[in-house]
Amino acid sequence: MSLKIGISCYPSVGGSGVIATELGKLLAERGHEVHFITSSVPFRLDKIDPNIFFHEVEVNQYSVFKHPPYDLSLASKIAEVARRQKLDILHVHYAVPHAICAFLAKQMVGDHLKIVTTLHGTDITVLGYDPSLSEIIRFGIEQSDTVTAVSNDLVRQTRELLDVNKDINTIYNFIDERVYYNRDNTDLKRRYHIAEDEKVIVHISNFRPVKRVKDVILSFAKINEHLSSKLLLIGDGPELTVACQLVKQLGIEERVLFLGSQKDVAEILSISDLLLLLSEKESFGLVALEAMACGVPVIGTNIGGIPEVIEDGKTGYICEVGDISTISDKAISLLTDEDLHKHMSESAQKRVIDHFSSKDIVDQYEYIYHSTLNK
Ligand code: GMT
Repeated sequence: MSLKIGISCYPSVGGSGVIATELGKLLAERGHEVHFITSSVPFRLDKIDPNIFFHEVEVNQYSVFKHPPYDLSLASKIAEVARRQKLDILHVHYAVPHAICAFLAKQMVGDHLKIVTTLHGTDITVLGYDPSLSEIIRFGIEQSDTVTAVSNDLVRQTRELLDVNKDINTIYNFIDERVYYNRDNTDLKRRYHIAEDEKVIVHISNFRPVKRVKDVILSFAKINEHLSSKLLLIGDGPELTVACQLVKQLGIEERVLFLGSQKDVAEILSISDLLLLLSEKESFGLVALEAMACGVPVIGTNIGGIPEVIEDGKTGYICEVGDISTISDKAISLLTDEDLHKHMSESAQKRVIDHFSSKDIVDQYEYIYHSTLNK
């Protein structure tokens, strides 16, 4: 049975927006009617599909308010769209404010509108520690008809931190296999002036302090002492200036390419030999999955959901946060052993197909929608 599904998420660059948008696109391909209710067009919403609709939440600045009332505008837009389009389900990404806005909309529209909330991490692992917000996060979770989280670790943390008494289903993130696959990209490597025998290490993030980009640079500097390599830094954010300064201080400017935000990440991953994801908080690490799908092994940290994505010693390595010396040693041994690298690259691609395929994950969300409607 095809459904009418409303989706609210943060539309800007970020894993949660990517997952919400890719999910919406795949649901539309399966015949569901998908209504994105967001403050701007989600950046991955790049295709025309008769089953996809976009409803813009207008956030106006009034002189009487110090801050524009985004939450209220969203709640009222959700209610309006839900009524007009007769939505069955509202799938919101992030407990605050989206689950709360969905709750308000449901109060306005009626109980038949069901709410599925997906927790992505920062809402719990950062905001959950804020006493001024923890109660409302708990409320948003408890008032949702169904709650999912992107890793088992996030389920555990949500329970521990917020003391919620509700079933939370783990539904892992996924990638679109038609976009993330390994292609021969020797020409691109040449165009970046990277020699054929140079190893390419890549890091992609929003350069927030939790991503520990300094650790990436310090690890790379050690790797580069042993083998000729280049570091590609993709993304933008608050730590970018610090990263530039550290690169200069270490005298490795020639070796590090700051590429800024990029759209075609799969193209760049296809010229990469290793991805470093050395965060201190990461509920899943979608970028690790994207890299693995392109045949790039990943070294990640032993936190959050990362060990659920990377299989230590098989599809990459898991190291302790800040352990630069082990991280660089593992990277050097992997990058200097061609057979091991080939084996890990193949295992990484296989792991994505076996555990994180878009088909399986979208099946799981569809199942959740139907069971929520039958509650
Ligand atoms: O990592 C971020 O800073 C962005 C954040 C987001 O809102 O997109 O990412 C969170 O959701 C992603 C998609 O589920 C996860 O892959 C990231 O691990 C998670 N980030 C954190 O937990 C820090």
